[in-house]
Amino acid sequence: PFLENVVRHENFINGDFNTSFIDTTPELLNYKSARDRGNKLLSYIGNVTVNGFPGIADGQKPILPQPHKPKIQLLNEIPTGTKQILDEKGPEGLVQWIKEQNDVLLTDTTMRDAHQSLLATRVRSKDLYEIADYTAQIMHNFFSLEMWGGATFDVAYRFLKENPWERLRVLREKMPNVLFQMLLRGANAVGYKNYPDNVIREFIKESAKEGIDVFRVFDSLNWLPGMQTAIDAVRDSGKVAEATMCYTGDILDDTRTKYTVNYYKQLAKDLESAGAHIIAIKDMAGLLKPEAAYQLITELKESTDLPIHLHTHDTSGNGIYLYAKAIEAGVDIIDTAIGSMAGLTSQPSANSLYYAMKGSKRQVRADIEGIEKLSYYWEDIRKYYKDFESGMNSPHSEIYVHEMPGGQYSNLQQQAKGVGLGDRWDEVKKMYSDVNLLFGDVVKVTPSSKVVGDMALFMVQNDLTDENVIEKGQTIDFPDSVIEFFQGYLGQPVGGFPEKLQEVILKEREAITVRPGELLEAVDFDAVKKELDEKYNRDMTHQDVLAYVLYPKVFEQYMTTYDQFGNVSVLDTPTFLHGLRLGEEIEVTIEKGKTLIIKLVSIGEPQHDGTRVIYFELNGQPREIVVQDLN
Ligand code: 3PY
Ligand code: ZN
Repeated sequence: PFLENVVRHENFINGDFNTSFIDTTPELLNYKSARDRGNKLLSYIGNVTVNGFPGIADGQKPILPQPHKPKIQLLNEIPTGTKQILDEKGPEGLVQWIKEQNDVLLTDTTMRDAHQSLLATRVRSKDLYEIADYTAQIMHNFFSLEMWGGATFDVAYRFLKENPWERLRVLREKMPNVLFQMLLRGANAVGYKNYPDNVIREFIKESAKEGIDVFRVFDSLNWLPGMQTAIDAVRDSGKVAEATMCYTGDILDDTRTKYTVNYYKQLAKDLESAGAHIIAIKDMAGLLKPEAAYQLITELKESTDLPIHLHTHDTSGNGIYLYAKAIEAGVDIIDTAIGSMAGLTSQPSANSLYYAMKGSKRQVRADIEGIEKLSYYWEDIRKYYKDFESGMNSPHSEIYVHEMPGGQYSNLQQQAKGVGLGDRWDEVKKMYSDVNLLFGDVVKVTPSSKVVGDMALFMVQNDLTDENVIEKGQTIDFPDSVIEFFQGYLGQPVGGFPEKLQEVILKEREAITVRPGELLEAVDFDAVKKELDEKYNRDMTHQDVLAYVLYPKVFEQYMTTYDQFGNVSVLDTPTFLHGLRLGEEIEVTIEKGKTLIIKLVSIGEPQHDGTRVIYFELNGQPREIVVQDLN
């Protein structure tokens, strides 16, 4: 194995070595652990080959082409961008710079919201790393890249078996020129419930340290106290606080009196007083109509001097029209995705918007030829994840009725199937809008949208209606998420809770009206680290500790998988999701200069104990792995 390490080392192969090669290349001695890592990967591949991957349909591994990378020369020096402006001038200097631009600036969401909304957040780090340096070069004049936060944090640990902090670190190295942006759910951080204040502060501090520049901070009920701790922590880290209003309802509909233009104007002023550097309008479901966007932005521009950053989802198909109207009204920055990852529940296409705005007073600042090339890459990558597509093929105008956020649609559909309501999906969607009104017309975005979804499923299952729920509900136990919501553990909705319904849902339980964070005990990070160090018998990082504090069970499962299979993030995506075909051979780079060649030779018949022997070749040597056949 030692010699094998020598002859397979990149420098040896390239002839780039001398007599001190062995002394100066300590990884040559890693043969034990390399062997161990090899076995673990074989074990993973064997398992996926035999047992499949959750969410991937049974059947043959598809034969897909290598994703097309842009045919452009990568420059030795990446052009500077907004990151350098922030680093040199600080958040206030950056804000000043934004205000001086006449062009409309773009945030690219391809690496976060686009795949969260189209592919159930499943895009793996490896597929991002491969295109990162091209993206940095082509998108050097973008305002920011949204590439972290939202659901990507827990999905990385939960389903992809990889470390999201590592993703942030590597992307930061490869893309040093454009601002990195994340979505942060206020007091819920990147989770689904409120966390203690010191967890929010530590999480932001660590994310800022590792490379996040712009924090889009929102509260799922537009409740300012739910955002304040986060906004303060972002400011303390010297980063950009993009405080957010979630857009719901319809300002053009006079019958809906809760979320009016005046409501949003007041909220913008409150966000400014709370410390916002930029105001985001987060149209998470794509409800903002073009004329409404024009009126809202025109009015907001009168009530605040801060730049305005608009986010939408293109579910209705009206996204480009809406953006054009927003640009006319003076919006500063908008969110788009690369063409092949745009449209439908994702963001509108940067490529389309570029052409739509050509020749008008305010241009879209983008290297269109480069972006078209990036689009080819993503078109190929998207095929890897086709089993995670929602099945929505054309614009859905019914979004204006059910108001379901882009990222929730396919999730709730899965949840409905899971409880046997797959063929009653139309009823569930109708119920979703009934529940919204029953709850008093609430902002619906993670996690409040999940509560509305849980209640809608529950009502359809139990034959409850908005008319009989108060009467019938006296004897019914409601879902936990609904009870906790009515207890005030996600904060307070605009206009408070409907009292009668609250009584029926809570029964003898108490509700709070203070900020949940005031009641939650601070986490003792040293104690948690000690506990984890002992449990896993290694020196856990602060990032591990934070992940555990946010998602204890998910993190523990990730660690168990890691110990069993090692670092599976090095595998290519088709192999990660499908395993290998008989006779197929792949190369896996497990670290710089260290490549394994893995071939699946044959799969043995099932034994009486339900196991199978899988025969591989690893770097030409036969290896056998035993896996439990779970079929
Ligand atoms: C998230 O919180 O993950 C969202 O994308 C909400 O829109
Ligand atoms: Zn979104």
